[in-house]
Amino acid sequence: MSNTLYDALIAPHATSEQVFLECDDGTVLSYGGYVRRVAQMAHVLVNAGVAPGDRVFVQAPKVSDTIALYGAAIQAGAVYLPVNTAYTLSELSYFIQDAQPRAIICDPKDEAAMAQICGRQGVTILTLGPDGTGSLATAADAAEDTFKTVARGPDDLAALLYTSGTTGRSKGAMLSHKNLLSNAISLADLWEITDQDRLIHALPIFHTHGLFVALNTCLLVGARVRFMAAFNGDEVLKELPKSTLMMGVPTFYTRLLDDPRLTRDLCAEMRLFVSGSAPLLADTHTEFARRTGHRILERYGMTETNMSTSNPYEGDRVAGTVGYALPGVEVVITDPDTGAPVAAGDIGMIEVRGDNVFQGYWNMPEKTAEELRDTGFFITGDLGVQSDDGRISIVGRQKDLIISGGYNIYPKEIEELINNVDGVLESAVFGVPHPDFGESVLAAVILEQGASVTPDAIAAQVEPLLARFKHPRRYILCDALPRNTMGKVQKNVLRDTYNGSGAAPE
Ligand code: MCA
Ligand code: AMP
Repeated sequence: MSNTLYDALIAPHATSEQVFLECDDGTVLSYGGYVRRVAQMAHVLVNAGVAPGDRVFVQAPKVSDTIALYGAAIQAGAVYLPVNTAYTLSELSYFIQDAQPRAIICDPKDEAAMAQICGRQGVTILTLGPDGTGSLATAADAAEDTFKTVARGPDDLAALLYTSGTTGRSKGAMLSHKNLLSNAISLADLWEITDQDRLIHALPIFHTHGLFVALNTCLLVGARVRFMAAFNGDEVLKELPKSTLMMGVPTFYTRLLDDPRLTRDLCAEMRLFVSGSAPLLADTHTEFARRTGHRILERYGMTETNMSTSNPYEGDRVAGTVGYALPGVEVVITDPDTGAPVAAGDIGMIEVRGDNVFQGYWNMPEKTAEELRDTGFFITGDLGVQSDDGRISIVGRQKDLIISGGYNIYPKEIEELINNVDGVLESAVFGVPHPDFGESVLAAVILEQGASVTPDAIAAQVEPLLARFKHPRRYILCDALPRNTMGKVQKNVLRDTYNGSGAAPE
């Protein structure tokens, strides 16, 4: 039976005893061990009623069994649906209603609440705790370690990843086997990743960056992975002399730079540092090169497109640019109003076409039609400029989005919750520069006449419904929101007015 992703990423390692994951507690999982664990997990999924095409919903800690679960969903022909561990039950219930998963894997502490959200027949809940224990591991331990792989072709769905939307509702990006595999092949090739590499993996595994960019490339070539539960500066510094590769968001690099132990000697074995998910400041790039001798390689992507561009491995890695379109990927810069290509050097909308581009939004054909042209080009919402030789720089975003420490935050979602508070007339949520997270969230709030609701009271109503990283750092009570002549709120004016307030105590 052929299964596009399984055959390329997992099956070739069946008899390999090369190390795959090295975990924080010192446990090591070999590639062959991984293949066997994947098979055990695939049995558990099938026993839970998961059929080909069913969604497997995962809000689980970063442990090796979570990676086995990802492989198992692929081997069983299912659709892997990971979500941020910071999401609250209120955020989760939307995803679950929308995706209608057959199996849910969650932390044991959330099992009862998850059962309450589901409230319907036909979903099996399994648990996986931060120490690796739970009903998932227990069932997997008892299962056979070979599994008859379910056939899946290049166009079948492999994963569904929710991205927040500018309209406030999250959209599930449907990613096919071909989308994921083509990108892993391009990146491993371009960045020259081999089985001799050892990757420092400190990213979360519920997003494209940590799951697909980092792990699919390593699986493809059989590289070692130092698998850290979360980013920890001390631990990364300890691992650098034994590693060759790291992928991170800009916050990783600014935090490392803040530590005097980061030196050229410490990075002597390192071959490549990759940055993405948010803009890397040119200063960070320059300072990192000065301190370590390594020029961070910046690349650009989205959940919907996987990776689209990259600075070169050989050749100039230019600070403030995201490099060239990946092989097989077309990038055009267009006039946002007309969709016509603009001249080199002019700013416009970045559009992307290629095997990397997703299949559309789950259950949202209108949204898909708005953002994915009939020609196959995806309209990213990012504004960029392309030089004569094709090098791309991102200069802004047309979409109203804040990126904090690599996490995307859509203001609309927060504004809707603030506006629902009694006594609030309207609000505007915006990002201001933050030294650690790049941007942080502030909320300007206008009260109804005569209302006396306090910022603390607003926070008390809004925040239990939102993941912690989305919480505004301040609720600023204002008399009016700045608007242009069309009546549109001028968030750039708010940003300028409150620049410097992002790091203020809450
Ligand atoms: C944690 N906190 C945050 C963030 N992370 N607040 C704002 N923004 C954040 N990103 C809050 C916590 O809720 C907590 O709040 C406090 O900060 C400390 O929490 P802790 O867990 O210790 O955080 P941390 O270890 O300092 O985490 C920061 C981090 C992490 C390492 C930068 O956020 C991270 O790993 N980010 C990577 C995100 C990522 O992988 N993005 C890729 C998306 P309190 O203490 O007040 O309760 S994929 C993508 O974008 C595309 C496809 C692409 O191109 O890659
Ligand atoms: P997401 O929707 O979570 O996949 O986030 C994708 C968004 O992150 C893109 O649309 C960009 O706005 C941003 N992004 C990713 N990589 C970069 C980068 N290297 N520089 C600037 N922005 C980036």
